[in-house]
Amino acid sequence: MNELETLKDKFAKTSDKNKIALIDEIVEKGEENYQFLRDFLLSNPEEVSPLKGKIYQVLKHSNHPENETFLNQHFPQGIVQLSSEKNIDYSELQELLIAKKYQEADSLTRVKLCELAGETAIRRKWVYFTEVEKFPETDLLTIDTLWQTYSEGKFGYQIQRQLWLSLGKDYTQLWTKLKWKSGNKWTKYPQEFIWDLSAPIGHLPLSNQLRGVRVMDALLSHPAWQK
Ligand code: UYC
Repeated sequence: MNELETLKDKFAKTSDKNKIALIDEIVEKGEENYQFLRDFLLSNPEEVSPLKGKIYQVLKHSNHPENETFLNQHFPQGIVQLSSEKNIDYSELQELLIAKKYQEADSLTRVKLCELAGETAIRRKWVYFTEVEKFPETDLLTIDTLWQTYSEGKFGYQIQRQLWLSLGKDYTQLWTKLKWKSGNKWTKYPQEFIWDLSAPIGHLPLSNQLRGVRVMDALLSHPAWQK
């Protein structure tokens, strides 16, 4: 086996997490390997994953005409299907996350939550926990899938929920884990938050705690995640 075949063999046999780490290496072996990544994106069309999200980002930012043609033909907006029960358009959120513009995506996510809650929340610019409880599962799953898919599985509400459950629903410990607090000092918005993939798992998206924990609690307890 040549070096590339060895690499592809390793890729086939390892976990998705390790596969993600191998993508850049595969690309470095030569442009002909883009074909391998394009084929991978077409496999199991029903399935989206952080691995496919990473491959999409690499192809998208490759400045390679064949990749551009391929993506325009098969996935013009991205790989996540933007389902909404409220006719909300998530395409800009998908664009920002593909481009790893996590800070803008974080702000836009809060705007989308307000849109989900309706006119009064849009004017208020933040949501009540009673509104969050009524969010459709479809829309929360779309938002969460977007975050997860384009962050190598690092960001999103379900990741935050898993951490929260593993800590026995203890918010004090969760803030520390997410780096939303160090010692007894709150992390300052926006300058002290980390807006790239060097952040701790679950760091984004943010939920402001100025008005208490109930919005975050309603998000993490939502029936959307019970499936
Ligand atoms: N901010 O400290 N936050 C704001 C966070 C707190 C405060 C926005 C997160 C603690 C004020 C976002 C943390 C606190 C404003 C976040 C955090 C505090 C503001 C954008 C760690 C003081 C401006 C807008 C838990 C001790 C006034 C929004 C305002 C904004 C996020 C102060 C996303 C995760 C308790 C004064 N902070 N926030 O509200 O109302 O969505 O916007 O959490």
